[in-house]
Amino acid sequence: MAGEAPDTLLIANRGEIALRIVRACRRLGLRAVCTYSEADRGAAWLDAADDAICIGPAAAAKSYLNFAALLAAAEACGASMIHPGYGFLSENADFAEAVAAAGLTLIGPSAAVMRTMGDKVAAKRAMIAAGVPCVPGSEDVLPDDRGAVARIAADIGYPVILKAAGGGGGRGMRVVRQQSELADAFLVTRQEAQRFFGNPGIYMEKFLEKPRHVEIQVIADAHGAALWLGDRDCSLQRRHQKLIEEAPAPGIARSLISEIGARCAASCREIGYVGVGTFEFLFQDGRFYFIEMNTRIQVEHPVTEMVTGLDIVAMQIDVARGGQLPLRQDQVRTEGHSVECRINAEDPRTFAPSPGLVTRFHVPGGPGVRVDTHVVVGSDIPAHYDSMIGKVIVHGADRAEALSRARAALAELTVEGVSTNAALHRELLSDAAFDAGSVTVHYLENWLAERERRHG
Ligand code: MV4
Repeated sequence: MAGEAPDTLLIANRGEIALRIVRACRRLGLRAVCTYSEADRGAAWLDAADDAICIGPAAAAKSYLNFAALLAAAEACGASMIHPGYGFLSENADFAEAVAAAGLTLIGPSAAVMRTMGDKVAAKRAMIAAGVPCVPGSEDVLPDDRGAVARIAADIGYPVILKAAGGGGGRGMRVVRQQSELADAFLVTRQEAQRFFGNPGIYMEKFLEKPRHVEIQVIADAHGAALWLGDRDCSLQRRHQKLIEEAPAPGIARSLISEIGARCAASCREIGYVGVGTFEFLFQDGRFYFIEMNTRIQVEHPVTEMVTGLDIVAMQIDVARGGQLPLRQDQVRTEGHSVECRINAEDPRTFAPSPGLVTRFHVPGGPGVRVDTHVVVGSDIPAHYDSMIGKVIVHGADRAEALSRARAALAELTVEGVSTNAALHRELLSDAAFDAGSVTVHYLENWLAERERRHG
């Protein structure tokens, strides 16, 4: 209807993803309202929004994680939707419940689905039921009985890994190589599970020694349609922080990826999943093993956008509002190859965050180059939050062209005032093993240790 006010979406996040969500709102004709903490007052990305509301002090617990402040901001600006981005409250089922109870739409799956996927044992059970291949392991949380746990381990075969049911992303895990280590590892992991996640439940899996991290992007609407949008390789990580991601995963038969992707999409239909999601797999010796599902938009979503040509964030908002997916699986086409380099403000040797004022900032451009960043000259990088200041994303006709464009883009990037990991990216993009494709999740840490040994 002419003259009708557009719907308002509140962004419960900051930095590059807040800006990315504003851009999706523009495409959809939505009014975008940013929230910001006192540390982010006056930040450049807030200018891109239609409005901006302060939600509290710098400490995230009092601002970006503050349910009451966010819901009050939504009320104040007349928002009907809240987008949590990634990190912060993006996978918090209690927040999803509070948003729904306030009569608002969370851009994300239901609180119930979030809760299931947050419980890694429940998530695996759902995937086994849906025919998604999982790492062999205990079907339930481990019993309190030592003998029973030892029998489960012997059954799976050493080495095994203990993981917190409430964990994910790498915290609260312990590898056990022989039975003599099991009892101690069990106790310590259970204590950590309680301490970190408030849930003492732990489960056991066969430990895979040299896996790659390969994930499948999915999106599902509320009308029973679900698509998989291709795969990503995110094996290059340090301490569970991804550094470089790419799509598609190199060197894996496309027929195998299609089979796994189709199972992921089918499992979304089966469990009534609505929203974007990522199925995280370990890939080793030609096989996929599901480990966990992320129910948020991910940092690395742009590599999938680059190869599919889709606006995944706009689609995410649309399906959360009840919209129908605008294409069928046979219309999802991937073309070429995409690589993303995460640029962090950090000390290149110690990896300690390097907060401060950005005094010079030049971003690369040209054909096949995309930069997602909220930073401008004069930006203050606060010490309170994640150190990522942007992402350089490239596309090429094939992997070699994408890597060549990534090298050119990283050569052009200038950041002064804060230290960054740009030099590390330049080294890795020219590393022979990385260039050959298919390095394992341990490659980067071994590479850094080796470099340290050589140069001290
Ligand atoms: C594993 C594994 C080997 N075997 N599970 C670490 C983060 C969490 N998402 C799962 N993780 C792992 N689970 C089994 N059964 C090795 C890892 C792992 C890892 C996985 C993905 C990316 C980087 C990693 C670095 C170290 C260990």
